Amino acid sequence: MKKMILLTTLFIVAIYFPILAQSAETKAEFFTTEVEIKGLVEKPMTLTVQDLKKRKGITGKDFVITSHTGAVRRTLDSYTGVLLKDVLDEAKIVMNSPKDRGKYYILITASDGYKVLFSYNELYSSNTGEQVFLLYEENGKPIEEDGAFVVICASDEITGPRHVKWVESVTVNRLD
Ligand SMILES: Nc1nc2c(c(=O)[nH]1)N[C@H]1C(S)=C(S)[C@@H](COP(=O)(O)O)O[C@H]1N2
Ligand SMILES: [Mo]
Repeated sequence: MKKMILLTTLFIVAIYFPILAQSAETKAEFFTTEVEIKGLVEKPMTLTVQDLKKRKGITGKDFVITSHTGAVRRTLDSYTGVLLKDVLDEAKIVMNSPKDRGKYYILITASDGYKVLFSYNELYSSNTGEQVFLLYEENGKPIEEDGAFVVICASDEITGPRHVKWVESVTVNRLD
C-alpha cells in the first residue's frame, strides 16, 4: 500500500513538473527589457527601466484587475511608473495639421502579440489621458512575471483588457 502511494505521488510529480517548468519558461519568453517608442514621432526612443526611473514618476494604489466579465483577477497594492503622455511628449508626436488629431492613435504592443490602442483625443482631450501609465514597478518591486513593463488605464471600469503585460513598443500611428 505504501509503495502504491509512493508510486502515485511520483507519477503526479512527474506529470506536473514539466507543466510548472513550462509555465515559468513561457513567462521568461515574453519578458521584455526595453520598450520602444516609435512611429510618427520626431525622436524615437528605446527605454529601459533605469531610463524610466530618471523621468517624472507617478504612483498609485489598489488597482483592481477585472476580466472582461467583471470578475476580479487580482489587485496591485501599489504601482509606480510614468504617465504615457509624458513619454509621448518627449518623443514629440509629428502632426502637421491639428485637424488630423482625430486620425491619430497610440498602439501598445506586447511581446506575445497582445495589442491595445488609445486614440490621440482620448489621451489629449479627455481625463483618461491622466490615467494611462507605463509601469515598471508593482507592489514596490520591479515587475517580475508580467514585466518589465505594464501599461494600465486606471480610469477604466473593466480594467483587464487594457492592462497590457510584457509591453514591447508604443507606436504612434494614423488612419489614411
Ligand atoms: N500581453 C498580454 N497582456 C494581457 C493579456 C494577454 O493575453 N497578453 N490578457 C489581458 C486580459 S484579457 C486580462 S483579463 C488581464 C488580466 O490577466 P492576468 O490575470 O493574466 O494578468 O490581462 C490582460 N493583459
Ligand atoms: Mo480578460
